[in-house]
Amino acid sequence: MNKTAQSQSKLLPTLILVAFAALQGCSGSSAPSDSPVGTELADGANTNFSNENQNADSAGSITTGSLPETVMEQTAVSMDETPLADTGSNIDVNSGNDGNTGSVADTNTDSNIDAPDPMIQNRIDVSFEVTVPAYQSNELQVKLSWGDFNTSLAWIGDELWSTDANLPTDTEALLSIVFYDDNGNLELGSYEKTYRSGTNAAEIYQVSADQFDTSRWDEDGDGTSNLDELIAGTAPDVDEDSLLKIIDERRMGLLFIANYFETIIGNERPNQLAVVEDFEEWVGRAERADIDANGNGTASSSYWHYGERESRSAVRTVSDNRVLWEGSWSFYNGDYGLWQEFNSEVTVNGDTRTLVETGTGSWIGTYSDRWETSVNLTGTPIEGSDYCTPESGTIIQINRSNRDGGTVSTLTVTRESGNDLWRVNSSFESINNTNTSEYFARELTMHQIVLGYQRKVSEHDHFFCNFADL
Ligand SMILES: [Ca+2]
Ligand SMILES: [Ca+2]
Repeated sequence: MNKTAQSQSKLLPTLILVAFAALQGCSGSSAPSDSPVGTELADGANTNFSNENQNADSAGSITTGSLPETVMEQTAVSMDETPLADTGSNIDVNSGNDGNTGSVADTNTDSNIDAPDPMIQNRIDVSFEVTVPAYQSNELQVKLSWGDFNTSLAWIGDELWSTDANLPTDTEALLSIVFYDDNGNLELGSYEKTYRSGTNAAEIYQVSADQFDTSRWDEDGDGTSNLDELIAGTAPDVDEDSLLKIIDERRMGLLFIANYFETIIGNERPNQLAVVEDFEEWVGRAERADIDANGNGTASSSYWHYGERESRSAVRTVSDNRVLWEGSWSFYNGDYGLWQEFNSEVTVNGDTRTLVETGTGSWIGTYSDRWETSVNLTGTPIEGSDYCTPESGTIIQINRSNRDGGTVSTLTVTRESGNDLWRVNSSFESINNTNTSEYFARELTMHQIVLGYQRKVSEHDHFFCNFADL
C-alpha cells in the first residue's frame, strides 16, 4: 500500500474515533485508550471479535469498508503463534491502578488460562497517528517505544506521522513518543503516557501536537526550548547569553522624572511653597508648590540664565495606593528648544513598588530629535531612603533624528525578577546600515547626558517610592 492509500484508509476510522470522543466528552488524550476503534471492522468480517463499543458503532455507519489486511493476517497468526503474554513477555504489565485507562473489553483480563485460547484475540494491530508540533526540517524523526517495543514512525504529510504496530492485547506499558531533529540527535518534544492495549483486533491511538512536551527539551539549558530556538533561529546547543559581554553600568537619561517634583514638595502637608531667587540680573530660579492635606496639587520650578530658560511643572494626584505625576518641562537656549511631556505613577503594594512612566519629547533646532520612553519597573525600598532600587522590569527608549539623513535608535533594557543582570538590546538604523548589539549590565545609572538641556534631569539612579500620603 502506498502512503497515500494508507493515509486514506486511516481517515475513516479516525473520524469515527473523533465522533466517539465527542459523544463521550473525552479529551483527545484519553480517547484512544478509552475507545479502541475495533468498530471500523466490517460487519461479518469480524464475527469472532466482540464489538462492545456501541457508541462508536452507532456513531459510525461503516458497513462497506473491508477488513484491514493486517487484521485479517493477524487473525490467522494469533491462532498459530503462542501469544506473547504466555512466553514470559518483557512487556511491563502494570497493575492497572490507572482507573482511566480501563479497556473496553475488561472481561478477558482476569483469565488465568495458560494455554492460548484460539478464540481469544491475543494480538492487536495498533495504528499510531501522531501529529507533531509544527517545524520544518529535512532531518526530523519520530520514535515510539512501548515497553520493549520500539519503532520509528513514517512521515505521512505536514505534521502527521504514523506507524502500525502489532502488539499483545490487554497489556499495559509506558508509551513514549519522541520527536527529533538532526536525524535523531536533538529532541524537540516528547509524549509519555501509560497505554493499555485493547482486546479488539485493531485500534487507533492518536496524539496531537499540543500533547507534546517541548519545554523540557532545552539542550543548552538557557531556558528556551530546543524547538523554540530552532524556530527563532538560535542555536539549541549553545547558550548564547553566556557569550555576551557584561559591562558594569549602562547609563540612561530622561527617566525617573517624578523624582524632581517630589524633591520640591517634600513631606509637609499641606505645603504652600514659593521660592524665588534672583542671583543677578538675568540669572535666577524659582520653585513653587501647592499641595493640599491629601497630597494633591501642583509643583513647578524654573530657572533662567541670560538667553537660557527652563521650566518644569506637574500635577500630583494621590489615589488609593498610588501617586501620579503628569507634567511637562521645556527649555530654550536661543538655538534649540526642548519640549517633554511625561506621566509617572508609582504603586505601593507592601514592600513592592512599581513605577510606570511614559514620556515623549523633542529637541528641535537646526536638527530635530524626537523620542518616546516607557518604563515599567518593580523595585524595593532602600533602607533609610525614600527611594527604591529597580529590581526587574523593562525600559524602552526610541529616538528618531533627522541627522545623517534620518536615524532611529532603539534601546530595550530588561531584567527578570531574580536575575542579577540587565539585558540591554540596542539597535541603530540609518539609511546606510543597521547595527544591533546585545549585552548585559550590572547596574543602571540615570546620568546620561544626551543633549545639552539634560542638566540635572536624571540625577538619581533610583525612583522615589516612599510617600507621606500613603
Ligand atoms: Ca535552549
Ligand atoms: Ca541557545
